[in-house]
Amino acid sequence: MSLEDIIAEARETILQCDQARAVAVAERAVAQGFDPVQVLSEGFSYGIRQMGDLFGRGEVFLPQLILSSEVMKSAVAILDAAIQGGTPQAKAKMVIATVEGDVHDIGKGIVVSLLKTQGIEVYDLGRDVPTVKIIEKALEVEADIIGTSALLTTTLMGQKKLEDELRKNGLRDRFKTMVGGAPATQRWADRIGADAYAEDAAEAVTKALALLGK
Ligand code: B1M
Repeated sequence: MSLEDIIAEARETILQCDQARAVAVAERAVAQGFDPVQVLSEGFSYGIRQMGDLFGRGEVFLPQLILSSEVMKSAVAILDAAIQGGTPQAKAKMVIATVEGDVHDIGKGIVVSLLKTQGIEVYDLGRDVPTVKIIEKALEVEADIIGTSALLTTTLMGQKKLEDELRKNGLRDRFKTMVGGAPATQRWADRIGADAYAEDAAEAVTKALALLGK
């Protein structure tokens, strides 16, 4: 099976909410030695965005969206294991979370996978995480970077809240910050005073390394 076939089938499995086939496609991609990051981004991630567009247009409903995200997670788990194959030793620490009120964590999971491949020790606090918890963890582990993900226009404010709380508590210079998620932009990052914005997982890695001066 060619890479193009794998990518096309990966997209299809998400749109059809076919978990068994998604797992089989991910396993086949790994077995055939294809780049797991490419299969994720051009295949499964593309599929889930298409699903989001259909949902936005009212052509599919919430239960299907939930099901497709479960299918996506099964595929991500398999590809993640392949991505982590040659993880080098840790050289920096990053705390990352999806902000309070927001349960979207698939994209953040991919960001975490790629950051780990660069030897960044990532503390993933999960989703729907209050700002105070993020700051507490960053202090506890002496993080170099705090990253937040937000997928809803309504929860984007959580990223601003983090900047505000860090400043209020005299901690702003102690950490670098990075924001991401579909509604976030470079303009938004500049506006709230975040140190970096990344559009996707690959850029998150580049920006994190730049923040660390590497
Ligand atoms: Co929801 N959802 N959802 N959803 N969902 C969106 C975001 C939406 C755009 C769909 C739509 O209407 N077209 C819409 C938001 C509209 C808006 O705010 N303007 C929406 C809505 C409305 C909702 C609910 C309100 C629906 C409802 O209940 N009526 C509800 C909200 C729940 C809540 O959070 N409180 C909801 C629920 C859900 C599910 C639970 C069903 C599921 C999430 C499952 C999960 O994540 N565990 C879900 C899904 C799957 C989506 C879509 C379809 C796909 C999101 C995704 O996984 N994308 C999404 C539509 C879309 O995004 N086009 C949608 C794939 C992923 C690889 O990309 O997450 O963008 P992404 O991550 C990228 C980059 O953004 C970046 O790198 C990642 C990898 O390349 N990135 C970072 C992300 N975080 C980063 C952090 C960084 C750097 C880069 O540094 C720290």
